[in-house]
Amino acid sequence: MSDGIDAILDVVADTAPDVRGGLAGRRVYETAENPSGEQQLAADVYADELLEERLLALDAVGSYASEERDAAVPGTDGEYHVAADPLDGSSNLKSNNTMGTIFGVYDAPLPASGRNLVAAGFVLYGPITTMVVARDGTVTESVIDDGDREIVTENLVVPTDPTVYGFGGRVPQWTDAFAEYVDGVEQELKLRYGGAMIGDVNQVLTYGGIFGYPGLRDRPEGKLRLLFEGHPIAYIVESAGGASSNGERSLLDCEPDRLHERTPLFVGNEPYIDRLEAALGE
Ligand code: FBP
Repeated sequence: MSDGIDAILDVVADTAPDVRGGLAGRRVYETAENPSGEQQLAADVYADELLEERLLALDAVGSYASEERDAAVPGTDGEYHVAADPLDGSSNLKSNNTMGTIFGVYDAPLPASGRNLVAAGFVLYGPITTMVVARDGTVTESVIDDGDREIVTENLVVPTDPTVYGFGGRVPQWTDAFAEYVDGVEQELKLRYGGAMIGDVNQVLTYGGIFGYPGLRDRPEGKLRLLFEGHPIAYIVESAGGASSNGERSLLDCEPDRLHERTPLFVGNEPYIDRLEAALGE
């Protein structure tokens, strides 16, 4: 029996082809900036408006919030609250590289704790379009093609023999403790960093390893947003048997005070996350 969460997942999946189909003509920057002070691409605004319109049409959705708008938009008195990064890695559109749509379904008004998530997922616009969804402790991967969504992996689990890593920020901006940690990782894993978190996290889900965007010397809060990026990705990777951290604890145990709060973000195999927390905690 499908429920409100199924309806939300169907809307995201059904909207993916429209987002992908609308990218080519929207590679230009708007004059406006998003609440994080980043210039918006026409594609960012387009994807955001599509998701807002279609999600708020659902009885199950009580509100919609996104990286591209100041405040959450109220819907019906539905029990679920959706937070989205409509086009993660949109700076990759100009160079025609991977991007994605990230979303989290919370059972409390936003901002909320990661422990209020009841489902989360992402759509990856790569050579093909895939959708990864975590719910009830299980992660599935589907291929979206020609409007159909076909499950290709029933129980996605982070491989336990990790091979890849990727870290954001410029090396001179890294703290000494983090740089020392990376020195060790570099001896063991191969570099995979494409500039869109969702593509890099999918490398970790597929091959095992670690992805992170650390707190920087001049920006200890990091770059990525807790509600729209941190929580959903942590929920997916932890549901797939991996771990997440803000450098101290699971991202799911972090509750933002503000909608657009940033956080250091790390996800991957537990041993690498444990080593990271030990290195940063020294
Ligand atoms: P948005 O496009 O959603 O703002 O995402 C931010 C992001 O592009 C991440 O996807 C990516 O991991 C990071 O920023 C890349 O940052 P940098 O350009 O500093 O490497």
